[in-house]
Amino acid sequence: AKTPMRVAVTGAAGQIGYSLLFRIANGDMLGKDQPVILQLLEIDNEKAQKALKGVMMEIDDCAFPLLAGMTAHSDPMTAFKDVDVALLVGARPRGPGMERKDLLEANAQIFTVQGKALDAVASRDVKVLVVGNPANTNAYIAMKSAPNLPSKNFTAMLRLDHNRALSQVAAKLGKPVGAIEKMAVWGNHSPTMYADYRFATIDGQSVKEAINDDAWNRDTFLPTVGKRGAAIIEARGASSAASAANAAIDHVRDWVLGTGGKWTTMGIPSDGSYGIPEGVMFGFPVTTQNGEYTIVQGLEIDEFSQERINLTLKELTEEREGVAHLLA
Ligand code: NAX
Repeated sequence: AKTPMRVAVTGAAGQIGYSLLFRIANGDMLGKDQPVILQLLEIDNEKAQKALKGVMMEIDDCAFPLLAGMTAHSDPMTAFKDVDVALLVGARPRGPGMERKDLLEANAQIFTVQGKALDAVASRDVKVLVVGNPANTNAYIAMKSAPNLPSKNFTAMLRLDHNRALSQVAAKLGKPVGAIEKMAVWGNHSPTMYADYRFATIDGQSVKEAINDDAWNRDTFLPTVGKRGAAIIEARGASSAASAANAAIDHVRDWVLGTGGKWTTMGIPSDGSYGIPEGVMFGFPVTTQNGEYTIVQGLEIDEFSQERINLTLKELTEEREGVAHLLA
């Protein structure tokens, strides 16, 4: 039997945690033959820790054959000990009257502490996925706070945007999502992200040619994908949780197990590709193999795409400048 992999999940008693943990323990993320140990982190608060205990009771009651252990933590230094995968889901939500700047700073503090803890105690090969918003900037902060770990181990979740883009295109063309390949999403996980179907194919044919409607792309598709999170809050009375958990599972599974040559989207530290300054945590089209991702190279960036990429990059640059003083 395989050695169990240690998976840390933060914000484990939250909404996304409630959809995520059961699927990890069920083998959806790391494979149906891969035992897992869950190391769950919640804030050091009686209510949160008690809620976490409740979730763990339910996980126990699933009697997952692959679950080789499970622990509850309030300290990242113990939660992240020897972890192979860290899903950083917990974050500070925007409270009433809280400015964007306050939100960035509150989260910068959380992700500095967690980055340092990963640096100190996680496996040297740990794969980190940041889900908690602002995801790209939080991932950037964690990466910068972990100088002894390779930067490439830190990623941000753009996969929900990617999956939303797939589902919108499939619906538009009346075909299953599984028929689509080569979707890409560039930039920040925010309404400024640029979902780009110019290279996508559906049953091997060009999606752009099949849709053949630039106005639909600009006025319907991009706003729909960009504002999907808000639309779900409006409809459901709560933010996306199961779809976010599903995207996290997809992201890590593809990173660990490979895409077999197919494209996906990950928020990763730029290597300078496509003119994105090195280190910026940016959504790129990637392929993955043997636990490593590679940016899809050589894609033509037309004028419209460049404008969109510049916009989302500008937002990320501003977020980064907003927290720069905390990283000094
Ligand atoms: P919830 O508020 O339901 O749960 C968050 C949990 O994190 C809470 O239980 C809280 O106690 C815990 N927490 C807060 N700070 C923590 C810390 N420092 N250490 C450990 N635990 C901590 O939020 P939920 O709906 O689960 O969303 C979690 C995060 O995901 C939010 O920041 C949200 O904005 C973000 N999202 C990101 C998405 C993405 O695509 N990147 C999409 C979905 C989601 O909106």
